[in-house]
Amino acid sequence: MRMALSLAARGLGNVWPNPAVGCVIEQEGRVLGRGWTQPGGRPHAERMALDQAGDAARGATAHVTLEPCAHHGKTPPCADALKAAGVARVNIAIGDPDPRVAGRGIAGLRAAGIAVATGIMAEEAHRQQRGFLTRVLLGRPMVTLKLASSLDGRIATAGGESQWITGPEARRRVHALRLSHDAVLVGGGTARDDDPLLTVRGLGEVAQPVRVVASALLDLPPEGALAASARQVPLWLCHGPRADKARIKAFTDRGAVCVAVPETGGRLELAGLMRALGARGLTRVFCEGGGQFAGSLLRAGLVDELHGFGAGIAIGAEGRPALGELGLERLSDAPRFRLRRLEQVGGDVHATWERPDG
Ligand code: AOF
Ligand code: ZN
Repeated sequence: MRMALSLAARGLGNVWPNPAVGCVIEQEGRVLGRGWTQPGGRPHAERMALDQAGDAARGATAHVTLEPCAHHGKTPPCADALKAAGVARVNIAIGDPDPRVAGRGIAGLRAAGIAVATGIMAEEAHRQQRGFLTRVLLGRPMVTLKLASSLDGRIATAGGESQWITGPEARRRVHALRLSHDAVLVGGGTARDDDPLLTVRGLGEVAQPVRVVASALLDLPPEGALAASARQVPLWLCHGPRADKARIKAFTDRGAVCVAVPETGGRLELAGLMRALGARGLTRVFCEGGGQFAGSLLRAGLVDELHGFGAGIAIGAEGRPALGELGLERLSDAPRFRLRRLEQVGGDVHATWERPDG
């Protein structure tokens, strides 16, 4: 199962709306087939592993990170494929909550006389598939927030200088994190001030994540670099009901997709924004600021995982803070995360935090 989980990780960020699943066909410790969900979500992991194993799958054990599917989608059900291949045993990490599957995969295998065990490395699988699970169960993608800051939590000097706070190793790590997500999301302020490309760079030829900008008024220049690349890398602009129609058209003409999202109190309703992204199939969204937008996400309780990059530099109170106001009255109301991993990356610190109730 450990091997199946590490195969599954290859699919993270490039299989949405599907889950990234891994499958290993094994007999007496010999690996006969390895599979993982392929780019775009198909073929499924089991199909790939079974094709590799061929006739040797008869009597073998399949280790799968998610309950095999039971529905006739664009491909026949994996549970049927496992039966047809004659596997004797299927070890499953976690069940598939997709209503088309939801226990039917396991029941079908058992009805065919196959020995099924569940809950193997379930915690790891749950964490890995959090994006898919969140989309199916809550109707929104999993939200990861990145904060890269100085020792004193600043992301730029008062003048806005921010390029070299963390080092090249940390920046490379951020690009790898972008790549393991379906989309990269920033607030309108960042898109306007920095006109960032939001693409993955320095990691070879890769399938780029969707770029998403949240801007209530869509007050960004359609002539910028971001929009200029919309035909090469998908660009979704989430705007509110007051956004200028001509501006929407100018962006759409350049190849961007404009997504209408409800507003509350003159700002985009972030839960509604996330539901819109979930409805479009996104399972894992990586948010990269700015501070106002990151603060709003935290306030709305929408951050599932947080990556903090800390540099050994002090900027002072006049610098720009990593987070906007949270409007807290008591410390007990503060969003709190649980530390999952702590690493040194070049000269910086990379801390991975997760919400404690996840
Ligand atoms: C598996 N193995 O590798 C994956 C599964 O649109 P379809 O037909 O590809 O079906 C998508 C659904 O299949 C998805 O919602 C989830 O329930 C399951 N994904 N299942 O057995 C896989 N990716
Ligand atoms: Zn399947």
